[in-house]
Order: sequence, then structure tokens, then C-alpha cells
Amino acid sequence: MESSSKWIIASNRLPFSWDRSEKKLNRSSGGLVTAISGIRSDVEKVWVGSAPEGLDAKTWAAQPEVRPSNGQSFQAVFIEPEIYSLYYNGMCNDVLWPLLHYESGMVDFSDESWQAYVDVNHKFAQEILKTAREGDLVWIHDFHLLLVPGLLKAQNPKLRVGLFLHIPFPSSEVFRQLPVRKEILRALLCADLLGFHDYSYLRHFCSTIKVMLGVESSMLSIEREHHTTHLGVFPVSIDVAQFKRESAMPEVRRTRRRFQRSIPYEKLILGVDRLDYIKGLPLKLEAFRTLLETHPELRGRVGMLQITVPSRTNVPVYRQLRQEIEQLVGEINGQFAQPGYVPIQYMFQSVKFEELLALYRLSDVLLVTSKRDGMNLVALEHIVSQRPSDPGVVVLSEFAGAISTLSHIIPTNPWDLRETAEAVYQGLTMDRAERVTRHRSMLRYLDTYSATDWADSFMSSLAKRSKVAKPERTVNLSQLAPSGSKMSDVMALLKDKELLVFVDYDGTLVPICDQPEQAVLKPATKNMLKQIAEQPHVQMVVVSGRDKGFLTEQLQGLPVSIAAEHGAIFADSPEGTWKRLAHGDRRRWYRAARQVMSDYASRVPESFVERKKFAIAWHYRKSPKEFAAYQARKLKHDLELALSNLPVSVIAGRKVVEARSAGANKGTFVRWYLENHAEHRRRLIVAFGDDQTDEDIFSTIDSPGIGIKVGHGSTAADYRIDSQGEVLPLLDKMVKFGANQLTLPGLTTALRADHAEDSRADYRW
Ligand code: GDG
Repeated sequence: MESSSKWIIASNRLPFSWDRSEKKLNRSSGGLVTAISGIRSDVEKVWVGSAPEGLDAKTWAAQPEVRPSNGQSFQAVFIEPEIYSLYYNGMCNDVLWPLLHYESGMVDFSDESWQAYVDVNHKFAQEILKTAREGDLVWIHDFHLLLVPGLLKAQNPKLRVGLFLHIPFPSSEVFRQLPVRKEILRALLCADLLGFHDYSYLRHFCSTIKVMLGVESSMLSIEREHHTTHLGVFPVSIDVAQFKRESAMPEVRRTRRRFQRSIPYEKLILGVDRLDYIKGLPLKLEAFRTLLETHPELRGRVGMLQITVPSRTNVPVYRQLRQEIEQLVGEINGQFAQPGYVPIQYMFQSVKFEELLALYRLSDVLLVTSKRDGMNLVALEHIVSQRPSDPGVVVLSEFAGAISTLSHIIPTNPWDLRETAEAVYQGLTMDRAERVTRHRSMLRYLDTYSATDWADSFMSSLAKRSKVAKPERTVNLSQLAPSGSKMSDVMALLKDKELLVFVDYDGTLVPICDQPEQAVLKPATKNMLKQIAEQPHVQMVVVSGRDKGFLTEQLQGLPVSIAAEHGAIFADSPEGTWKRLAHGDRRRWYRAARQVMSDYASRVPESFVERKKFAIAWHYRKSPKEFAAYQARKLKHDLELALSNLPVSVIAGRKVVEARSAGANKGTFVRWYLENHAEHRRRLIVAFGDDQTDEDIFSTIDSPGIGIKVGHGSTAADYRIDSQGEVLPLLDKMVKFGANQLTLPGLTTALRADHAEDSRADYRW
């Protein structure tokens, strides 16, 4: 990453709240704040967020906490209270929050709140642009600012912009209920990098853009017009060192002892959640009731402490939820209380940090029953705050993103009260040796993956990805004027040269058809191809993923060589003998497969990646059985999607998931061809292609070879034309020009003339 660049971090709120009576800033809590504040990195950071409620610009500027220090500064966005309320309470919390957490019945959309959301996103973009300089990395956080990538890129396409979603991305069936779904998706696709906690969220995002916008993706990236959006899974983390260090402090130890005396249970079940319907608090209380019903021996001995942090207390749904919870607590306490024993202690307030740590240490079981939860940091915090010699246990909902990263928790379906009660029972009765082993394994993972690692992996991915995209490098031949110097550059290369032309079939020689068998060469096209290929100074090779039968039939009688099945087999002419070429290039899929597999290997203990020549495998034979088997199914699914258009097959074997090269590669073929056709080696190479498999040719041909990409999408080619219909007319002109049958002005005018007919041209052959 460039050392001079800074990180601009934008989130709805800055990490402060304003205490009106004391007139001072307080540090606020919450998952996003915990994650961002936990980043310990040397890079200069500017944190942009809306000003704490009730604070004006002058008072804000006077606060000592907001002055730049330790390479970090804060920039507040001031928004009129009415607009902020429509944006935050309306669009964010009454629309996006419930919808993205699958609570579509709770969605309350209005044009007014949408307009406020648009306005606030504009304000954020303007504030970011004030500080952003070339080379800076802009990191947008969460569902409050989904339009910002689009707004930033519209003003400054060179900015590098990433967005991380802290909450789930739901199934396309849910997301498509949103009236402004397309506006949001289009804005997101302007980002250079989109990050999610979990592959399942990423998968849902991919199917949503496919369903809603017809945009294809490879799971690792989305190609759209001249922009590539990279996708990644970056499960959030916490400041592991801080939690470890502070939970062992004497102050925390003292607080724990104090609590131990006042909490009269043999075993303690702890719950820590914001008041929110996604956290499944009524389900948690019901599961606890079931536990006491099914295990009467626990009555009088086991208790629960539930800390519920107030949030959105003025919103009716949240008020009702609070009432429902308090009523349930009352009922359960009434049902099981004994003199000196109240089963549930319930707090509707937050606790101090050291108290939270003391409670983590004191508890035997942490119970998380979220109905949906992007990640759930409380589970991570509980683990790193334990005493390794006598740790507590986490019972975690399958619907929290953390389920994919924490290998030795006890999983549960929170809707199944009996299962949750049994999971808690298992946690309460687990022997120390097993607790220690489970805890050690998860701690080992968390030790290597703190909030800083999370941020570094996201930001280095953003820095790297946005540099790889090369759309600016390509020159659009279709749009060049006759005097265009770039065109004359190309043509200067052709002068007096013999040509070796590699041309793809589908999408390049013929338009893409719904049914592959319909993509036949029309007589006029065939005729034109013949005239070009017959020129004495031209040698032409059609390189396609198609099989030899189809290509032979289409190209019969033409003076061209054919490489079929991505170059796995070759014939010098349609009538010639086919040769099987021994190769199996793996570069294009291997990197993607390795990345996904390594992510899994870092999360699933004792699992590892084996790299072979034409295959890569993820083994999990020694990993925790159920967790790893579930992850293996997910991995297979992820790989199948990510690699679906590539020559690779994904196989799930015994305790292994393997991706194997399914054959050939066009780039390898071109190398083989040049090595084995010495007579053509001195020719100038011209290659045309439209899809990902042709990229291997473009990256194989050395300068001064000419790669021409047909259509949009990032490419290794240096030139681009807009549509398939331009391929043969352009090639024809290039060939004629090379043979001195056409002058440069004649060529460019002819090209423009063809171009003017472009819309009709698709295609008259
Ligand atoms: C969102 C997503 C995702 C809680 N009570 C007290 C307290 N906290 C702190 C915890 C923890 C944070 O608040 C809660 O984080 P979660 O991750 O559990 O949940 P959300 O606030 O809903 O966060 C979530 C997260 O973003 C990050 O991406 O994991 O899924 O919903 O850090 O410690 N802190 C103190 N006293 C409390 O009483 N001091």
C-alpha cells in the first residue's frame, strides 16, 4: 500500500455521543464503533461521520477529543435534525435495517425518507471529497451510506472506494421488495471493492444483481461497462489484544469478585445485546424457560443475567419489544423463583467496559440467539476475555455471521427452544478439559485475526484491486476520430507486416445467441472471413471453447486453423487432422480458488490447503467434525459459483474439497502455437476476443502484438471496440491497410462509416 495515502473512513456516526447536561463528549458503544476503534494501524486516518446529536459546529470544534492525534482526525457532517430523522429513523431504521435482516413485514418506505437518504448521502460524499486526495483509500461503512460509492465516483472516478456491509445481505427474494432497489444496487456497483462478513451474504448479493440488473458476476468480481467491482469476504473482528489485556487487569478482577458475591448462582448464563428485534431476546428467554422446565435440577442453581442496551427507545416497535421482554422476564421469574433465588436478572442499561469484561469472565455460558446478525462481536469478545485455564462456553445462533468463523462454539437454531435449551445445558455441564481445548482453538484463530488485520486485509485488497483494473489503458478504436493519433499508432504497427490473427468465435465472429447451436456463421460473414484469411500475408487461427465438430462444420472450406476446447485440441485446417495438446493451464481459476480456500483454512482449525500442479484441495480431516462438514458444503457451493465459467471442476471427496483443472487454456495454446510454428513467429499478432477466456491470449501476446477486446469489462488488451459487429470490418481494413490497399485516412473514414451503421449492423450478415 502506498505510504503517502491516507484512509478516509466514513460511517453514519462518529464514535461519540454528546452529553447535554454535562456538556461533554462520551465515547459511544456498538458493533461498528468497536470494530473501527479497534484498528491499530500506522496509516493516517480521517473518520467522517455525522455530528453527535445536539452539537453545533462551534462546540464540536472546541472539544479536545476531536483534535487530530495519533494520526487520526474526525470530520463531522452537520445535517438538519428533520432531514437526519427522516434519513436515519425513516430510511435506515424503518426500511433498510428490517429488510436486510429478513423482517420485510416491518418495512415502512416513504418517498420523503428516501429523498432524505439521498440528500444525506450527497452530504457525506461532499464532505469526503473535501479531504480526499489522489491515492487515498475511501472506506464506506454500512447500510446508511449505500449511495456514496456512486456519488463519489461520479465526481472523481480516480478515487478508490470500498464499502463494507456490517449487516447481512439477504436473499434476492427479500431485497427485491425494496422500491429503490436498482438505485441502490447501481450505486454499489460503482465501488471498487464490496466487503461482506460471510460468503452467504456475498452470494445473495451476486444473485440479486443478476436478478435485478442482469449483471453477471464471478463471486470475486463484477464486470460492468468499463468498471470492475471486486467482492470479498472480510469477517469483522475486535481489538483482541486490548480485550485480553484489560480483562486480566486487577480492576476487572476486583469487579468480578464483587459481582461473584452479589450474583447468587452456581452457574451463570450471560446475555449482552442491544435492544433490537434481530437479537431474538424473547426466544432467548423462552429457551431459558424451557431449560428450567426440562432440567428441574437446575432450578435454584442456574441463573441468567441479561444486559439489554437501550436503543431507539422512542420508536413504537422497540417500546413494544421492551415491554414484551420485561413481561416475559416477570413471568419466568414468577414461575421459578424461590426464596433467595430469582432466575433472571435483567438490566435495561449499558454497563461500563470493565464491568462488561468482568461479566464475560464470570459467566459460564454466553447465550446469543439472534434471529439474524451480521456478525455478532459479543461472541468474539467473550472468547478473548476468558481465562484460558478455565474458560466459559459460547452458545451461538446459526443465524449470526460469527458462526462461520468460530469453530468450537455450540451452535443452535434459536427458533428451536428445546435445541437451544439443550445447547445451554451442554455448555453448563461441559468438563473443563473440553472447554479448554475448544477455547484454545478459537483463541488461536482470533490471535491472528484482530480488527487491525480485518482493516488491513480490506484496505490492501482495495489498494491492490483498483490498481489492477486497466480500463483507462485501453483505447477505444470505435470512437477514434480520423485524426486520432492512437489510431495512427495502431496502423503504423501494421505497415508492411505479415499478420498472425487469433480470433475467438462466440461473441467475436458471431453474436452471442440464446441457444449455442444457433450461433452459426452466416454466408456473408463466412465470405468476408474467407476474403480476409485468403490474403497472402494473413495467417488466421480461430480459437474457441467450442468442440471440434461444431467448429469444423462452421469453418469448413475456409483457410483457417482451428483450436477447439479452449485450445485443448488443434487442427491446421478444418479438413486437417486433430491433435490433442498436452497442457492444462490453471492460472485463471487457481488464484480465485486459492483465495477462497485459504479463507476457509484460516477459519476452520486444523484444515489446510494443498497445492498441486493442476488442482488445489482443502483438507479438513482433523477439523471439528460438524463445523467442518458444514463449512465444506458451503465451500463447495462458493467455489462452484465462483468458478462456474472456468475450465475447472469442483469435487467434494472424503474430508476434502478439490478444484481440478478441467482442461485447457487459450493463452497456453497461443504459446504452444508460436513454439511449434516457427514460420509464423515473425508475424505481427492481432487477437480479437470478447470474454474472460480470451484474456489469457491478451496477456500472453507480447508487444508489439495487438490485443483487441470486444465490448466492456476490464481487460489486459490495449484496445477495445464496442461491439461484435465491428470485428470483421475492422480486421478487413487492418489487413488491407497492411497490404497497402488502403491509406490511413481511407481506413479511418471507412471504419467510421461502418460504425455509423453499427446499430443496423448487428447483424446484416
Ligand atoms: C452491528 C451488526 C456486527 C454492548 N453492550 C455494552 C457494550 N456493548 C458493545 C459490545 C460490542 C458491541 O457493543 C455490540 O456489537 P454486536 O456485533 O454484538 O452488535 P451490533 O451493535 O448490532 O453491530 C453486528 C457489528 O455491527 C460489527 O460489524 O457484528 O452483527 O448488527 O462491541 O461489547 N459495551 C459496553 N457496555 C455495554 O453494556 N461498554
